[in-house]
Amino acid sequence: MNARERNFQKLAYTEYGVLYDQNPFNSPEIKKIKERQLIVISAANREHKKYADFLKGRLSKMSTKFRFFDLGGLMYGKPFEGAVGKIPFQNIPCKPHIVEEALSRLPQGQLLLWLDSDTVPELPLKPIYYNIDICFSLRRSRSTNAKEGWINAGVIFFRNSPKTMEFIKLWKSLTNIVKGDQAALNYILHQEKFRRSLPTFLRSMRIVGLPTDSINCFYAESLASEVYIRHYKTDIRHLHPLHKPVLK
Ligand SMILES: [Mn+2]
Repeated sequence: MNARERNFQKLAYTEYGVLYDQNPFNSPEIKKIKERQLIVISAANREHKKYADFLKGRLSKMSTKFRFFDLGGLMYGKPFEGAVGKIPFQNIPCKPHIVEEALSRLPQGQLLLWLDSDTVPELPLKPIYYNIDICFSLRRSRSTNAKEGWINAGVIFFRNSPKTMEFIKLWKSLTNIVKGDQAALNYILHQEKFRRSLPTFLRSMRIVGLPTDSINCFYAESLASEVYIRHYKTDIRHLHPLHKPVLK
């Protein structure tokens, strides 16, 4: 039994691996549903452009629907005024704003997948065929860094609904307070001291998690047999396909 399994209840076996209970209050009731198409969104500025270009190319090849947000200098996608952290890729304070903007233009029930621009899908992306509201990626074990906690915010599924929009409002305000989009998520879901002050609408939300190994793999060595999405975050950036030497 790994650390993740000790902390979260297993809910279902999906194509992406085991779905875990993530709700800070109780176990959500998860049911299989017929799913529509998935829409991927991402954002980058000129500094991250080459990674965004690579991601865009990969999504096009996979015939996945996508929409990019241009934070300045991307040269395509929807222009978006928003702050990006000083350390590239580590913090995107405008992430909840972008997700909110994207969801507000989509039909109710539509599933959206946020991908950081330094992620690379390796296998065709499928929707999650369950009635989830939000699905995060959970680390193998809880990081000792409080800002990382269990959740890595590079890959997140959202289903458009009034409750999801409420969650995003909470995420936005907490992102401002704790100065980090990822830290905010970890505070909402995994900080005991915050539990009492969390709004009650969270009780009825189906917030779940899937293993980072499968949907957000940022481990240089990977134990997962099937990696759907790799995430070349700062510490493994040099392994991004863009930086791999071409073999002759
Ligand atoms: Mn990233």
